[in-house]
Amino acid sequence: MFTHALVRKPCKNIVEGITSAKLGEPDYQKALVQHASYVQTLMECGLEVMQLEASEEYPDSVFIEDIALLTPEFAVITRPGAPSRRGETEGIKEVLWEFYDEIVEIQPPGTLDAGDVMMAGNRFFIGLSGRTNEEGARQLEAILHKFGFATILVELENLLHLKTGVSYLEHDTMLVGPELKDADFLEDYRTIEVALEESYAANCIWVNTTIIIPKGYPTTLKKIEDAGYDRIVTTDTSEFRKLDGGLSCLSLRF
Ligand code: CIR
Repeated sequence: MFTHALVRKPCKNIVEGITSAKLGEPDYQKALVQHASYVQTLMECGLEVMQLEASEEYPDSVFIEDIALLTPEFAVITRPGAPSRRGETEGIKEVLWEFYDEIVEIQPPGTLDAGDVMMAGNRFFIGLSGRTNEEGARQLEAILHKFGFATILVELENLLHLKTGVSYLEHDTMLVGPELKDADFLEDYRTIEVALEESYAANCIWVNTTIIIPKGYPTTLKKIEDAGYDRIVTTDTSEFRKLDGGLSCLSLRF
C-alpha cells in the first residue's frame, strides 16, 4: 500500500517542454487545473500528497516520476536522459531524506528516466530507451540486485518510456499497448490490451486498489472493468499528453 505521493506543480514554461506529440502547446491554466484535480484524486486514494513548487528553469519538471525511483526500502535518484531535464534532480535528495535512510544516485555516463522502470512484485522491468542507456540500466540493476529484486531489461523501439506502453495493475495483470503486446516479458502475466487509437491509456496507475486512468479512453476503461477491477477513476491529463506525458509521470507514489 502507498501512503505518500510527491508531485511538482506545472510551471509557466511548460509550453517549452519536450514533445513529439504534435497536439499543440499545453495551456498553462488548464494544466494547473488538471494537476490540482490529479492531486485530489491521489488524496482520495488515501495518499498524503507533498507538492513541490514549480520550477520555471525546467519546463518538463512536472513529470516528476522520471527523476526518482522510490521503493519501500530505498530511493534511487536518476540521471535523466534528456540534457534539458538533468537538473530536475537538484534538491530532490533533501526532500527524500525525510522519508529514506538509503538514497543511491545514478552516475555518469549512465542515464536513466524512471518512466522506464516498472515494479511488479519482486521484479523490476527496465526499458532501454532513448532516455535510459545500458550503463544507467546496469547501475540500477546492481542496486536492485543488492536489495534482492530480480531485473529484466526490455529493449524499446518507438516508445518514449517503458511505462508509456505498459502498466502493472497488480494481480499479475499488465495493461499493454500495441507496441509491446507480443513482448516476451509478458508471458507470466494476464494482459489487457489497449487498442491503437487509445494507446495513450496504456499508461495508468494502481493506487491502493484504485486504478486511475486518463479521461477519454472508454474502450480501455471498459476492458479494465471487464477484467474484474471495480474501482476505476478517470482524470483529465490532456495538457500533459501534449508533451508526451502520461498519467504516471505526474507523481511518485511510495
Ligand atoms: C519528456 O519528453 O521528457 C517529457 N516531455 C515527458 C516525460 C514523460 N514522462 C514519462 O513518460 N515518464
